[in-house]
Amino acid sequence: MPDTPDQHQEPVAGGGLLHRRALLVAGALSAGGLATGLKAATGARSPATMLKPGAPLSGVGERAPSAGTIQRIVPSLPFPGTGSSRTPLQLLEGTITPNGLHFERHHNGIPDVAPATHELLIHGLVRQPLLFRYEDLLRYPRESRILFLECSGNSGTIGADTPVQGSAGQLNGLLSCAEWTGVRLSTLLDEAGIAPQARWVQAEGADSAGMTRSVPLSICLDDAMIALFQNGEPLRPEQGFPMRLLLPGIEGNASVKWLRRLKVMAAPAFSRDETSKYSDILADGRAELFSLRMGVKSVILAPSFGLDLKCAGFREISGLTWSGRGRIRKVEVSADGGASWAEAALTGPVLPKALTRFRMAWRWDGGPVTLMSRATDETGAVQPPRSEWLAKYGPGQTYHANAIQSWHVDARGRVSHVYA
Ligand SMILES: Nc1nc2c(c(=O)[nH]1)N[C@H]1C(S)=C(S)[C@@H](COP(=O)(O)O)O[C@H]1N2
Ligand SMILES: [Mo]
Repeated sequence: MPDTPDQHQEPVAGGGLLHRRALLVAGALSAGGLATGLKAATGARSPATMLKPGAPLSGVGERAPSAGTIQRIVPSLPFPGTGSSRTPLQLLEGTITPNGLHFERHHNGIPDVAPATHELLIHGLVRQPLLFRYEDLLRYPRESRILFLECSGNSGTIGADTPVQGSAGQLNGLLSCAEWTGVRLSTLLDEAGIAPQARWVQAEGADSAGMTRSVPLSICLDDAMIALFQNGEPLRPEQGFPMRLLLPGIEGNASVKWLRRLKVMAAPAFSRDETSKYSDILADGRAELFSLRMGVKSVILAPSFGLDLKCAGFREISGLTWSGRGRIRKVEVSADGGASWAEAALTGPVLPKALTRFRMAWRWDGGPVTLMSRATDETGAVQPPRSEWLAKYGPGQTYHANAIQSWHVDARGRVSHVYA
C-alpha cells in the first residue's frame, strides 16, 4: 500500500503529537512542505564558492564562524578556582559532547599536572602496592566506551519554589557524554592483588581541593576505568589530564580527576566530600550516604527556553535521555501537560549509561501547550514526577534531581519553564 500523507500525520496523543512514521518518511513535506521550494531555480547558476579556490589546510580545525557561537555556559564567580561551567545542551545535536564543550566542575581549579612526573599509587589492602607512571599505563590493554558524566547537583533547581527560567543547558548542562578510552581498573587492582577483607576503594585527586571519594569495590571491579583519552584525544586538562577515574553511571563527583591515589580499604573513609556534601537529606531527616548511582532521566531540548517557536506546523520534539543503571527502554512525551503520552523514537545508538537521543513528531497548532518527557530504563525504573521527587527528600535537596521537567509554549511561541 503506498504511503499517504494522512497516514504519516496520524495523531498518537493530545497536543498535536504524531506517529513516529512522520519522522521517518517525507510525509510531512508532502503534506504542506518544510523546504523553501524551487521558486528561484538557483541550482542553474554556480555559487560564488565554486568560482575560486577555498581556504588552506590547518593544523586544528574550528567550527564554522557562521554556525554561530557555541560555548560552555560560564558563570561569573567570586572565587575563580571553584565552580562549574555547563554544556549548552540545547545548541548541540546527537549524543556526543565535543571536548571543548564538556561541562567542568572543579573544587579548586585545574591543576597543571605534568604527565612525565605524575604517578598513580594503588595501595592499602593489596598484596603488593603499585606505582604507575603515565607511560606505564599507556602500555596496558585499552578499551573505549561511550558514557555520560553527570554531576549529582545537575538540575538541582527543580526543587526551587518557582521554576527557574533558564536554557536547557543552564538548568541541566552539568551533563556531557564522550567516548572514553583507558585501562579497566579491575586490571590494575588484580595486578596489585586485592585482600579478602577489601570492600571499598578511596580515590584521591592531585588538585588542591584534594578531592577524595570512597567507592564500593564492586563498582571498581565491574566497569570502572582509568580514562586517558576523550573522544579520541588525550583528556583535556579540565577533564583530568593525564588520568581520571571514570565510573560509568555514577555521580560525577566520584570520577576523581587528576587521579593520583587509590587506597583499597575495608570500609569507606567518610571523607569531607562524601559526608558534608554529596549525601542526600531525606524527608524524615536522615541522610542517605553513597547514593552514587544516577537515576533515569530525560530532558526536552527542542523546543526549550530560549529557542522559541516562530510558526505553527510540523516539527520535531527532541531531547536527551539516560540512566545510570543501563540502557533506556523508552521515552514518552506529552504535549498536553501530562494528560496523554506517546512513545518517542529512540534514534540510536541506545547504549548503556550513555546519552540517547529521542525524537517525537509534532504538529503545533499555534495554541498554548505544555511539553513533558518521561524516561523508563531497562530495569523498569521510571522518571518520577516532580511531586514524587520532592516528597522523597528534605528541604533544600539539590542532588539526584531526575524529576520530569516541563516547558510551556505560549500562543506566541515563547517557551518558559513551568511546573506542570
Ligand atoms: N580531583 C578532582 N576530581 C573531581 C572534581 C574536583 O574538583 N577535583 N570534581 C568532581 C565533580 S563534582 C564532577 S561533577 C566531575 C566533573 O567532571 P568534568 O569537570 O570532567 O566534567 O569531576 C569530579 N572529579
Ligand atoms: Mo559534581
